[in-house]
Amino acid sequence: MIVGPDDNKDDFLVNEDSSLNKFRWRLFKSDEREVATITQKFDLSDIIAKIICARRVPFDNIENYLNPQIKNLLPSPFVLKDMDKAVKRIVKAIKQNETIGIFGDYDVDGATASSIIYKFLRDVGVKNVYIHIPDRQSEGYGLNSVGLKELRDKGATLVISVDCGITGFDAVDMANQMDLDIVIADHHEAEVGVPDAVAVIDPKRVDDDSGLNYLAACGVVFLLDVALNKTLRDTALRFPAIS
Ligand SMILES: [Mn+2]
Repeated sequence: MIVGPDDNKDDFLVNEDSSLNKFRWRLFKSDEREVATITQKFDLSDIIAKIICARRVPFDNIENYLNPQIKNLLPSPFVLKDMDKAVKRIVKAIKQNETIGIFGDYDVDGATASSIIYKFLRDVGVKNVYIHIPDRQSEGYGLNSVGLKELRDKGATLVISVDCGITGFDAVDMANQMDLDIVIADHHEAEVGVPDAVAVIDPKRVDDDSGLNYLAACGVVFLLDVALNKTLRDTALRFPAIS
């Protein structure tokens, strides 16, 4: 926005005297009629209406711009490769009261991602959910057979691997041998192939074209929650007896 003292000194807070760097600010010349319309329609002050004009916010989008809603800004979770498969398997586990394991990571992203999916599962009524965070010293990073076995021993038939798993080829093979299904929700660099899991969500998969490569694991897992929530809600509407 270009603001200046010359034309609107009276009704504007910023002028050359108050500018820290002594810049000369000049007010963007906006269409007075447009400003008046915005002022009235959205009950805004003159200066806010002028800023909206200067930012060239389309008229139809002003309401959204003033009151942004996450649902209007969030991409569809299903643009992520394998999101549909992950949701299908997790919904089945929820409905059949399976015990679910979460295999996380010891850093902030891994711990956050673990808690995001854990809380969601608990909130939709899953009674038995266990989190395994590998020990940085003794286990190191990534899916490992000891942790998976521990979750299996607690009764888990499904493990959601968050913030790790994309390169856990051997661990997933081992899980398959003990009839433990794995859903991976990761964000790390992927190789050309992916582990033989039920679903492998990772925006960095070479065959994922969601464009969401910037997401940390907690973002990927948040989208998984959104997809699960939507699917569970839609199912409940269709089969009210189950809800
Ligand atoms: Mn991590």
